[in-house]
Amino acid sequence: CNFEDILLLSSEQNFEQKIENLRGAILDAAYWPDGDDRHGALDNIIKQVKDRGDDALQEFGSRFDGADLMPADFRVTAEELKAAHSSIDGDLLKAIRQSIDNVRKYQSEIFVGDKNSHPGIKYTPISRVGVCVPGASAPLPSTVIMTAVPAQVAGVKEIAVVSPPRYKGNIHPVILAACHEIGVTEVYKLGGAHAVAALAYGTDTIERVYKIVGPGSTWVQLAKRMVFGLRVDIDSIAGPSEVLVVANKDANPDWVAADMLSQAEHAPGSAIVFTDSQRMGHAVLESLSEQVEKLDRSEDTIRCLKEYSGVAVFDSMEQVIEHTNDFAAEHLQIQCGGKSREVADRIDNAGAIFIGPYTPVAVGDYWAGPSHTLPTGTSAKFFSALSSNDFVKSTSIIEYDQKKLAENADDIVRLAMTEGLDAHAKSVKIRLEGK
Ligand code: HSO
Ligand code: ZN
Repeated sequence: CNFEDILLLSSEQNFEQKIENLRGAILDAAYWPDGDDRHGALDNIIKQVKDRGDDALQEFGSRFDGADLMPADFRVTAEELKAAHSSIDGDLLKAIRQSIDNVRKYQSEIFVGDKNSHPGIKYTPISRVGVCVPGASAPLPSTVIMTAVPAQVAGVKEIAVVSPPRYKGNIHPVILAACHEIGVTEVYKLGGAHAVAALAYGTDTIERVYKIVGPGSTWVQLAKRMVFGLRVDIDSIAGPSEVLVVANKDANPDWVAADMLSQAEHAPGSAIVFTDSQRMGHAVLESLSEQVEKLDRSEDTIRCLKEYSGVAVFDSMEQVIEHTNDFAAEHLQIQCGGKSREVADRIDNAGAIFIGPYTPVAVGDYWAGPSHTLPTGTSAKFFSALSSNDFVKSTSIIEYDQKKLAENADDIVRLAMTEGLDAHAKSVKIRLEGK
């Protein structure tokens, strides 16, 4: 398999446009164009769940997940959770435990919601949160860890996990085992847009939540966007996974290629390299060809490399940095030898930055502590990595005494009268009359 086609050189015509197209390609594939019938279908799913509750869930579960479940069976039982936990390999369980510990430690250290930094603000955890865990293309137990543990660290009391029963009519046992290990007891065999609607509106079997987080298909993400607002908060709208590797001449091309492959295998996934070295660009492409054939998911990975990926050679590192900030990648890897940290310091827009040759994205996906739920599709310009701080809300606290109110009354009254709101003004004056 030859990947020369995905090489973009700054000397080429329309280089800038091609870079722009690279970013657009995967988004166009992931999100439906205006007027697409699926928008109507999504509206309908949400409306049906809102109006008909469990009946609609039952119907959609059977239609989309092939699961013929009665509402009483949506919830995974305590016995099922325990059995799944006992069934998994001991070494795997150890790895899951260590990953949970790492995430808990990092998320606690970065948590600001328990620091009484100012008497004028009080932080409280969101009381009830819903977590979407994908189960269709690949069961992702790591997603349970990367979403539920930050919520627990923040003090969220109730966490409801939804995941489609796509593994022999049930949720994959490793996902259930991870839930059990973390102490999540509320797990539902429901996925897709209908599960999001159930979390937002509640049914007889599922109590509504106040925030919905987690990755999933376009259906799940757009459903989150639709229910977001007065009833419920969401995290970012997670599109297909992407990596941008910034590499200079000091990078190891085989490692850069391996990093591209590990993202492309998410299928859909996008893997991009920005470099100032043409020789590095060619070496990475050559290595891709060699490595891709040996992968379990080589076919899908090749497709993602050809359709959504690219290796772009710029004239200078300055240009690389400028475009990297504009790209606002979900995962940004910096493999620039001794200059890696310096380059990282100049990046403002990225979901997560992986610095140096020994920090592949997999370290973040499974292990280091930051959540792997990250903003995609350039939304790192305004969205953040999911963290424990996303599961608290703040309340402003204001307290004046008589003296302070008297000192400030005239100005407050003046502002109120300017707005023509004399009841506001009187609510101040009534307290000071005769004083
Ligand atoms: N790279 C994905 C997360 C993931 N990778 C889960 C493996 N398992 C999105 O950040
Ligand atoms: Zn990954």
